[in-house]
Amino acid sequence: MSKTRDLCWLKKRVHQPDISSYYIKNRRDSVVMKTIERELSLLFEDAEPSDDAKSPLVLSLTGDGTGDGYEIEKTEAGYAVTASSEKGLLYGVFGLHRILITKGRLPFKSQPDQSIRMINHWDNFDGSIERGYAGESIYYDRNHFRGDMEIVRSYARLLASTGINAVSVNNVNVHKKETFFIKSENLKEIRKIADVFSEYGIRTYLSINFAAPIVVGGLDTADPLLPEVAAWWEQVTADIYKEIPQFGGFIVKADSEGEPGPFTYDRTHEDGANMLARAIKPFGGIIIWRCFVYNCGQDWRDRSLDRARAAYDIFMAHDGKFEGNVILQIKNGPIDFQIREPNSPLFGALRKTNQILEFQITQEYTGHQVDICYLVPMWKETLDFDTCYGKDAFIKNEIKKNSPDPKRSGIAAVGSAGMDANWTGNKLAQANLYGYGRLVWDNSLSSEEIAREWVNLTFELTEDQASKIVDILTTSRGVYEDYTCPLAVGFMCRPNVHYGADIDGYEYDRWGTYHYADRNGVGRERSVARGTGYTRQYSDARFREYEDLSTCPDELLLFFHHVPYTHVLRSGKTVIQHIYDTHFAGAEKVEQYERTWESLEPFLDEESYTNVRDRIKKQKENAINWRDQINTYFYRKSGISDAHGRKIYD
Ligand code: GCW
Repeated sequence: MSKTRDLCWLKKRVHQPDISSYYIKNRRDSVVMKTIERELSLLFEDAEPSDDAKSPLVLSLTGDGTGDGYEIEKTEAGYAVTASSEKGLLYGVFGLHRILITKGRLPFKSQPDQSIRMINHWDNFDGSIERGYAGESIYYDRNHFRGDMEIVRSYARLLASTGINAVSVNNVNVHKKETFFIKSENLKEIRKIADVFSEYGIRTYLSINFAAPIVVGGLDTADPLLPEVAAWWEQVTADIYKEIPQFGGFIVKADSEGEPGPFTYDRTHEDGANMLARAIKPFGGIIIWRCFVYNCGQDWRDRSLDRARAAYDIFMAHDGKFEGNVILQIKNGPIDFQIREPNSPLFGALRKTNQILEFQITQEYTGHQVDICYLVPMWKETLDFDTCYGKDAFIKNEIKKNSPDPKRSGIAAVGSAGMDANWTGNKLAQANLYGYGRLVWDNSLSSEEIAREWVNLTFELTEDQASKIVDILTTSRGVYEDYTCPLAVGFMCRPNVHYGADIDGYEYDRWGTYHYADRNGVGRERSVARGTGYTRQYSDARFREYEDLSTCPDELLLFFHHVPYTHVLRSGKTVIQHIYDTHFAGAEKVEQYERTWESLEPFLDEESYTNVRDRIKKQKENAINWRDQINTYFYRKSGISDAHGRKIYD
């Protein structure tokens, strides 16, 4: 039996006596229409269906049934919600609920900024979640399908209420057990999940193993250019669509971190992706092919290799050569979801390929949903990043503009939800799940607006009290960066676990993530003049900016350059003093969070209060530990004392 689950941002019902009935104009019988009616009864107290076109709430279906946008107006009798499709109307119902609870403005008109708005689950059939911090999988339990459709439904409504329209339901690292998901005997179970998501207008995708023809197909090869391999995939996709007509397609992690791929057969990623694309094309499916491909067996002694270069080096040559139903999925940064990285140079450079930008909601490198880290500000920076500097070539627009079929472009993120009753472990981490959906739908929302919405939907607080939580959220990314990642030196965390400090944990290992700290200085030199030449993968304007020490932004300096500890930043501080200052400040700020949170105790429900208070205590220990390890480490390397004489252990 499942515990009572948190209804999160859908918890409050609208109590408005004047919305006593609703009328649906041009009502059609459909699955989504049933969902709309169900949601009206869940979200609006007392709203009864009516045949009276003059009801206080009128929902109208107009137009051709495509498009996700909606409009809400105040009318004499109450409210009118209009959309051209049922999905649009469903989004409109959630929109009206949000606006009435948060006292937002009307009239309100909204169209999503991105077509594909997706969540990728890294759930395994054994119930574990790779990089999951909120309990076990909601789909699987000890190599069975959990089969609790009420949980899936509750999750689907949370997602749909923020505008999400696609999910992939198994890990991109597809182990043997999940490789079998595409076999007929398992499709009924996948179908149950897909059907529940369909009620909420969400399409279901599966991650596949490129070697599936061998693992489950009885072939002795998965060579994408062999006709028998292509024929096998054609049969597999035909079987899937027979069982699940609304199936979205496949997501593929190939030739990456031990996953099989076309390189095994001396074939390219173009060969691999296009073969699958042709197999799934007759059914309208798509292939989402990840660009997270790099050599994870590097020799730390060899400074000529640069993992940051990999995605661009591998994929640029194939721009324009992928089938129309292939989408390349590109992580926001060139390495791996660090709290601070530059944006991937593929954005703005790939001009003739459908593309999806990939974020990570689960807090793998950003505090494991113990430490508070509201990620919307970071995501916004990426969306608003101008790839040509001053030419209005923002990533949020480039991903659409450079996709030959803009409907096949968008944003995906690794999910953060699990069986924990509050879905995300740390209650405040709900703001990331909510915020992701909201931001991806409306790229112009500010981080603060989204945080305030979430707080107002979630708690009963005065504006002053709410502002305290909003302030914690909106400053938390900077704080996490302050105590873990000076000037974009990532990966100083405990290997594999990715929580807690271990400054040399990855330094002499095979993963290609080095800080190169020595007695003189720190940082990875990636310039053309003195380093790996990674800077040249950017547009001319960005290349010049990053290449030159005097124009490279401080916050990215050590990602692009190796500099002495005494190097003076644009801020006027030396690198070493910056390291000390940010680490003292970061830990101090967490102590402030603790005091602020404790001051809110009388105004919060006990469960939320204790949940976050316990985690802030752990975060404080974590931050102090990071502070002391980093400060001591760099003090020992550099021999330079803190200008303010604060305590640094030697
Ligand atoms: O950052 C790495 C994670 C892996 C993950 C991989 C990926 C699913 O540590 O756990 O594998 O990224 O994105 O494929």
